[in-house]
Amino acid sequence: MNINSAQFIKGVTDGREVENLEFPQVAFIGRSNVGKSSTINTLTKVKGLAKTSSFPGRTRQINVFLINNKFYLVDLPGYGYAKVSKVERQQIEDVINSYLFNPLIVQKKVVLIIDAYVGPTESDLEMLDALLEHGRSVVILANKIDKVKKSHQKATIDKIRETLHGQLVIPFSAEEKIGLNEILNEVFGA
Ligand SMILES: Nc1nc2c(ncn2[C@@H]2O[C@H](COP(=O)(O)OP(=O)(O)OP(=O)(O)O)[C@@H](O)[C@H]2O)c(=O)[nH]1
Ligand SMILES: [Mg+2]
Repeated sequence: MNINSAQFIKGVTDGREVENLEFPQVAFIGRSNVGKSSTINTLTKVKGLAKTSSFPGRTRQINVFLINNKFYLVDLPGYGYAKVSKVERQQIEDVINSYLFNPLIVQKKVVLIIDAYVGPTESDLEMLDALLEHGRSVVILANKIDKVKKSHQKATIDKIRETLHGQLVIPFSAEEKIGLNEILNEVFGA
């Protein structure tokens, strides 16, 4: 799978506004600051396509990108951002849920990104369970693997896999471009 074109289509705050998209969708979800937007930029090789920041809470909308005129990548806000009010956190979760768990939208894949260095959190486990309960086809990326010493990487991934019910976990680094082929194969086939 080669990505040779990528363009921003729209940003919305309610999943109902993207119920009628023409092509299959691959969505990226995970904790705030885990690297969802960075992953989209790395996969598409377009720096700055999805806005990133070292501060959590950068993405606030459901941002849709058209790839190869054939499918969409969907960047979502992150969950679990502690430094906002309860009301604001709820608003962010409502945006996420209106898209991910909308019965009229069945994503081709949902890429759940966790932080390889931090490991899966309680909120990651809750998200995985909710996705599986809703019948979503999930791919798990352990991003920021560059932050884990080479000699610890295998044990780290094994432990993450165990915590996440034995699901396939792909070691990944959006920054160092590690694991690109693995995720592209998993999401789009060879
Ligand atoms: N070391 C390292 N840092 C990364 C990697 N991927 C992303 N980052 C950094 O993590 C921070 C957050 O990246 P974003 O892509 O904005 O994260 P996000 O998940 O989209 O964040 P929100 O939109 O706020 O939910 C930035 O400072 C990135 O440079 C990676 O693979 N390795
Ligand atoms: Mg983002």
